[in-house]
Amino acid sequence: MVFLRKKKVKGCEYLYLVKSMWDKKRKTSRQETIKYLGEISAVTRDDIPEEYREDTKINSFLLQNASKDRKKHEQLIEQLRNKLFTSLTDGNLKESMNIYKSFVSNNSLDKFYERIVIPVMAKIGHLWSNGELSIATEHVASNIVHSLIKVISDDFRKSKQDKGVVILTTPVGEDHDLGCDVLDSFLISRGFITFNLSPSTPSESLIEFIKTAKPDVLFVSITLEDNIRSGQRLVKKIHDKYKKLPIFIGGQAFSQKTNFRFEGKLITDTHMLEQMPRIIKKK
Ligand code: B12
Repeated sequence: MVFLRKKKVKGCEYLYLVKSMWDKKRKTSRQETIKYLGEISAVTRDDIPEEYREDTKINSFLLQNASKDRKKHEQLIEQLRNKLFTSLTDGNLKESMNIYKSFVSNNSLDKFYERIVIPVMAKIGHLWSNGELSIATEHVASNIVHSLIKVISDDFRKSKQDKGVVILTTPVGEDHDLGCDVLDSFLISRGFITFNLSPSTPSESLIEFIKTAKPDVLFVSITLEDNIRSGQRLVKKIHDKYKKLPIFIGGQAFSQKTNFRFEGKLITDTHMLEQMPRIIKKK
């Protein structure tokens, strides 16, 4: 059974998604936090992992708590998205950094990526595919996002923690590498050592690299459905060589269909950054 739990810290209420399980040995129920959801006024349905989103209890809790504060928060999010859209398409890295700084002064990094950056990139892609934004502007925006993520990551890289080693890549043919950049950046912020080999790493090079880097996990990001086969081949080759290495596969390629077989674990929830350290730990 899952439920939402409130915790009050210094006058602010925070929300956690919690699972209650029966501990046979101790003959009592045990509770495990599935995900920290953030400040209560800012939590939306999108923050709930996909598998629990239809839970009636959770939905009614969110409805009951749909306060004025949340509406205000949503308006603010919309404003920041518009600002970031303008700064990216204008090629303005400094302003993009300012938006990042103002957002994370009250929010977490995963929320910045999931609630601001990714929706803005989706809007850019949508306008571009409708012919309302030139390919040149789309390229400018992707390059500025790339630089923004790099600055953020470099800042976190300074802290020398070692929660595990992660390699990230995309299969041959896949040029979309901002997904890996975001995952990379978030994992660095949580104390992981990462090697971002994206985009398009040939399997032979990856096999060689794994030998020296000795990762705890491998992440494969796929954006285009056309690249799923190439991804399956890559994962098979790595798995054949390193049977014990956990491989996670995800990305936009799985937003419509999810029934693909991989010799690794396919993760299709798109709002999952916060859960990643836990997923890696569980392996
Ligand atoms: C930027 C961009 C580009 C840039 C890429 C630059 C770069 N360095 O990455 C460039 C200009 C190169 C490009 C090229 C193309 N693109 Co493009 N592109 C985009 C755009 C606008 C943004 C993508 C992005 O970076 N999003 C932000 C990242 C951070 O989000 P994300 O990848 O989803 O990653 C998150 C999650 O998915 C998840 N995740 C990702 N990987 C993994 C892995 C694991 C293990 C896990 C657990 C989670 C996970 O975590 C991430 C963080 O939360 C999208 C629009 C959109 N809807 O997103 C189109 C889009 C993806 N592109 C599209 C197309 C068609 C193309 C081209 C074919 C265009 C062309 N005719 O040349 C080429 C293909 C190039 C190739 N061979 O790969 C289409 C795809 C349509 C489809 N469904 O097939 C889109 C959707 C645009 C559209 N609306 O039509 N593109």
